[in-house]
Amino acid sequence: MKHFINVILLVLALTALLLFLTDPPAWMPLAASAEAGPVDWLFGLHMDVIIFLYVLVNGVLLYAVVAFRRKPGDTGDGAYFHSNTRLEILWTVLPLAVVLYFSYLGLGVLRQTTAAAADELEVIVTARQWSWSFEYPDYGIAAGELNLPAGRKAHLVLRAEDVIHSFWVPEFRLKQDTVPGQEKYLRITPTEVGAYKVRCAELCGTGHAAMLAPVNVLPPAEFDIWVQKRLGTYVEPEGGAGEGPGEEDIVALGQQLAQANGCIACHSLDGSKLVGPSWKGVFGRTEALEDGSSITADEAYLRTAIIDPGSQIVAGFANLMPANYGDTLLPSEIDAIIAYLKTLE
Ligand code: HEC
Ligand SMILES: [Cu+2]
Repeated sequence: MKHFINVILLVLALTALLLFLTDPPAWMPLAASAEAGPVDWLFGLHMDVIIFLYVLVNGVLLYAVVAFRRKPGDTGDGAYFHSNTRLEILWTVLPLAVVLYFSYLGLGVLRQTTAAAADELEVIVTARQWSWSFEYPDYGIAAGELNLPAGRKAHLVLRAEDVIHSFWVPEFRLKQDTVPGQEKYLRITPTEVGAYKVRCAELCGTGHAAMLAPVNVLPPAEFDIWVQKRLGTYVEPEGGAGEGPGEEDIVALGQQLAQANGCIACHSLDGSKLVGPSWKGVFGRTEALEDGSSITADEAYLRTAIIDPGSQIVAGFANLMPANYGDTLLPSEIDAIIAYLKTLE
């Protein structure tokens, strides 16, 4: 009896200590979506139960090792026990009940996080080796970054062009595989204005780690301005027109776009050959093409190489470059990337 009370006290004390130390959990990133609430709640509940079970098993074990260790001079065997039916029924039924209860809670959270809303913003997300693109059918625009208005539920329609990828923005908590030939869905209601990143959570080839795209949660009014800019219908408010961007800004923008759109996954800057030719010294070099001809890489060539990569294949490379940059990048963005390419010597 004395041992029982000791063990119960030990387990309770250690559980309380660990629960205190892990609340709030320091390993979670910012919660930036409405769906993060129920997900974090369920995750926290799991953690609490796991902490208790961990302490129960290891606490009893540790206590037994210390309290029942062999006394000096004791060479006899331990006491012999046979099975204990009541205990066995208890430790089968209890965990079963806990697991069933957690499935019930999980179903509730699943229903909560997949529920549709009337004014959803539809975004078609396409994943490919190794980039993401986003289309907004309601507005007829496309982009290489995912911009969302804060407070409005987004209905993401996920597609894959080649292999399985996985859409994951840790701050939104939800994750969904994209599967070639199928459409998958995810509903996210961003709540925190800020800049995040989509990453691919399914190993999908050598460019997997670089398969990132910017996610911007904008105040609704800023989102509307962004849409109008993509559509080319934006009118600068009176007196608000500052100076246009300078040459340096354009190069910096081009570099940013090259990173954000996944170009860097296939093109190195140091002369090494990846999936595509290196960008080191690309401007002005004489390029041997697959059809045996050769061409000088001037601005017009670079533009065609970006918009219509299949039309001129560089010798020694396969036709693997995504063909939709002409849709997802604005003409001014392609200009910025070319300005950046010209600076790479
Ligand atoms: C999935 C890999 C991949 C991605 C991502 C990719 N490219 Fe390419 N790129 C290639 C391959 C392969 C080639 C060579 C075959 C060809 O010419 O189409 C190439 C060729 C090019 C060329 C011609 C290079 C030369 O030496 O003549 C340019 C310019 C270029 N890409 C720009 C871009 C830009 C800009 C982006 C991002 C907006 C991008 N690429 C993203 C694979 C990729
Ligand atoms: Cu991927």
